[in-house]
Amino acid sequence: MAPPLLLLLLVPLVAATAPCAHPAHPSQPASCAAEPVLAPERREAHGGGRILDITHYYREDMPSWESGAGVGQFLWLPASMRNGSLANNSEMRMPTHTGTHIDAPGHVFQHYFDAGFDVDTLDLDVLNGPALLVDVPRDENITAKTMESLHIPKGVQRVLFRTLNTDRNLMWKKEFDTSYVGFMKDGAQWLVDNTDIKLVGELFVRCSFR
Ligand SMILES: *[C@@H]1O[C@H](CO)[C@@H](O)[C@H](O)[C@H]1NC(C)=O
Ligand SMILES: *[C@@H]1O[C@H](CO)[C@@H](O)[C@H](O)[C@H]1NC(C)=O
Ligand SMILES: CC(=O)N[C@H]1CO[C@H](CO)[C@@H](O)[C@@H]1O
Repeated sequence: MAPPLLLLLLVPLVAATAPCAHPAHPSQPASCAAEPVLAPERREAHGGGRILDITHYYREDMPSWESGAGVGQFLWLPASMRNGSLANNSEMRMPTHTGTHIDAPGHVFQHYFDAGFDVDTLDLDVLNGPALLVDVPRDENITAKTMESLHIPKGVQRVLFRTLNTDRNLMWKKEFDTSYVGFMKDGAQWLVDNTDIKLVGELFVRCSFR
């Protein structure tokens, strides 16, 4: 009997602590509709704020690596109930390096690729857990000097960096922009040598998590 009660109690809590509706989703339904409308709820905060969904909404005009045309159509509905099928069944096709994703070890190292290091070989203990959100200076790429200036405490294992890429809305631009900021080699080396960080990511969401 206890779990359902707990769930009911969590609902207002989530609403109170969620800093904003899912910002990466364009079709966020307006809240407090007068009449009950069948509309999906897309939340950013789950588990009472313990889990935050920062995935970027997949759109046809989101950037695709070194392409000026964006991702293009990536979703089809070959079977639809409206046309008499038993169920709606979609098909999806797009590069794996699209939108919110993780790079496999084999992505940039041929010997890892040859040895079969795909995303399936990543450690879920590393991929899940508390993460530190760090705003980096907007006027530089992430170098050893940048990393040193951030003073990320020892023991922190997961860091999400928020960069100039967010300010420039790069995820909302169809044309791939080669001037994006990222880690420079010496910044990555400094991270390996001087911190306990095992996972880095980039946060493209503007709102602040409390
Ligand atoms: C349903 O069938 C019509 C006619 O064949 C077609 O034009 C339409 O694209 C189909 N819709 C879906 C969602 O499959
Ligand atoms: C970061 O590096 C990229 C690629 O070298 C460059 O185009 C961009 O101007 C740099 N950005 C900043 C803020 O220094
Ligand atoms: C949930 C879902 O995908 N529903 C789709 C079922 O198929 C119709 C078309 O026949 C779509 O309009 C719905 O979006």
